[in-house]
Amino acid sequence: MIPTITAFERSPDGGRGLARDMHVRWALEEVGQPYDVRLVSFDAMKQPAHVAISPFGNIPTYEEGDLALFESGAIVLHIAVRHPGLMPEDANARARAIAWMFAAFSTIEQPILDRTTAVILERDAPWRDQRLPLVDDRIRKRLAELSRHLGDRDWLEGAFSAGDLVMVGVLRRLQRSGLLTEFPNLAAYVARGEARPAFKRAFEAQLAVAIAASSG
Ligand code: GTB
Repeated sequence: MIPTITAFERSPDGGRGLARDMHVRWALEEVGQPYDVRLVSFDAMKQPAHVAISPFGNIPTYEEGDLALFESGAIVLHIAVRHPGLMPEDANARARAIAWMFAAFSTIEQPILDRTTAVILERDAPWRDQRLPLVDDRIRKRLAELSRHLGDRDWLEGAFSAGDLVMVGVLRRLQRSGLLTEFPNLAAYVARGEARPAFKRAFEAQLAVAIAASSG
């Protein structure tokens, strides 16, 4: 059965692959699972039909037969446990890969989201100029810890896994901040992720939506 995911009809990132359907598209491409996409507007996301499958009125969602899932992390995990390619065979290694997914979405992404809030939502706030360096230092601390763990390895734990997919997806949000370049092994890690054929296919697919939206 071909699953259907939802994505922005008009992504605010203009096709840079930063919206979270990118994690899901990338995971589906990695495991070779074809998928359909239903594009939704900001208004449609808040309507009962969408909220019935996405309680917080967000994208992405994932529908497959009787299953309707929300939360990009849960969707990537669902894909990874049902298809070969994104989870190690060994049970302990699987647990570690899942730990890296949680680390990406909580430990690493939380200060990155604080930065987005400071840069975009609080850009006119009187405290913005004091807050941003504090947030950046919290991000640097996490990046330094992650950089130390990664060292000169290609991926976080052995072969590429769903943990790397989500971690690279989260780190990509920093690309315009300049913070990633302070950690060359992390910048190279992100570049390795982006060089994967599955990433490129997913990126092109979401970019095509953005191009169509801007010309329509
Ligand atoms: N925890 C949820 C998940 O991981 O699935 C969060 C889902 C979420 O925040 N979805 C966002 C959304 O639907 C889109 S991805 N927002 C609409 C709304 O809340 O009304 C977040 C996102 C949006 C835009 C950019 N960007 O422009 O760069 C990047 C990421």
